[in-house]
Amino acid sequence: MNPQQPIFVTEPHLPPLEEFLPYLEQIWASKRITNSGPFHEQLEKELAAYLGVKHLSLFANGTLALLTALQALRISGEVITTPYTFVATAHSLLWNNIKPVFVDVDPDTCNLDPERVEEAITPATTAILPVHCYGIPCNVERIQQVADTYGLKVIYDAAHAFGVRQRGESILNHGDLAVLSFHATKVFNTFEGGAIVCPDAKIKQRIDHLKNFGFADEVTVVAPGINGKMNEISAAMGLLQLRHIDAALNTRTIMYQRYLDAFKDIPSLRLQQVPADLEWNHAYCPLFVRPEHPVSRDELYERLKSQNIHARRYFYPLISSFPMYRGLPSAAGKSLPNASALAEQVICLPIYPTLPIEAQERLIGIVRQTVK
Ligand code: T4K
Repeated sequence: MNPQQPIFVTEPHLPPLEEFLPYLEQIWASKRITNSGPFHEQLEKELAAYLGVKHLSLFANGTLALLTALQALRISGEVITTPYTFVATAHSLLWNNIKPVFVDVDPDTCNLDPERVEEAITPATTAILPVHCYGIPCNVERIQQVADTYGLKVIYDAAHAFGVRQRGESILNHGDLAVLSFHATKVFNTFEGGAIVCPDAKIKQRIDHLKNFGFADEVTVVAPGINGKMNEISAAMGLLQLRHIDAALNTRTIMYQRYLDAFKDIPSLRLQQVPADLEWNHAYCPLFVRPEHPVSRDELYERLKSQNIHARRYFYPLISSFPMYRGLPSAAGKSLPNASALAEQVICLPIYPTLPIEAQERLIGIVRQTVK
């Protein structure tokens, strides 16, 4: 492989173009391009079956799905969430006029620490919005226990958690709702896209109304809905992706194992360990550069960049440090020590099915050089 060619943190998974063309021909022939067309309906069914969930409503992107999930459950007041995630998680709260309350994360999983959640609950708290960061499951049992004790709803931002199973069951079945992203950079992409996973048909119907301006039928508007619909070209892409997803997930597993093997003798570098009961999707490859490592995270980031390898610091800076959040009491001072440490240490290494093995080995070599 040409070392001049840039390597990015990810590359969209694109099946062979000739396999996509028949879908396009069908769309052109039918002239049905959006508003719950046949591919949209088929993808909802096939995805629910593949993921092992009861119901699912497709969206134009994950952010609109998050916004709508909060509307569907009529969430208001304060919502407890994590600062260690992509900014869309917290933005979805502000767009709904909800106050985010940031709570620190568990340093091993990078996910909301349920023990700290309890301390942050006030009379204004209505829900918890945890994130399965990098696709690693939250402590779903404990979060549910806390939610049940205080009568709170739970909406999982499962943008990273496509296909993740724990003890044989989909992680998406936890909480009141779970939200997926099918963005270009995700394990499973529909160019742009997303979905809300929901446990019953009634709530799916409400979500379906909300994503279509609130229309219940041609003349009835039941809610101030939005336009969140997935179009037919994206839905067709999803159907085609499903034919390739198992192979893509297998390749990711092999690549992640290669990273694990390469750095296992360097205690100042940490990768996520995968428990035996977890079928992880290896959506990301976060490498944590501990303070005692001879080279800092930022120096490693720059060294890789100088070799045309564009790793990313997901998730740095913390959301709580952005101007629209930093005035919140929960964002203050040293209240988020674990999240702050992770944000300073993390670098996400490239991982995607078409990453050539030579590129991965070159990258491993550059990282290993930092201990010499
Ligand atoms: N919740 C969580 C926890 C999320 O992580 C996200 C999205 C959301 C909610 C919201 O879901 P969506 O509304 O996006 O469906 C990227 C993605 O844009 C974003 O979807 C994702 N999280 C976030 C973690 O990463 P950037 O700003 O890092 O993207 P960008 O454009 O720098 O892309 C990264 C690399 O990927 C590029 O350097 C090259 C490669 N790439 C990217 C695109 C878009 C391609 O090769 N082709 C492409 O088309 O945010």
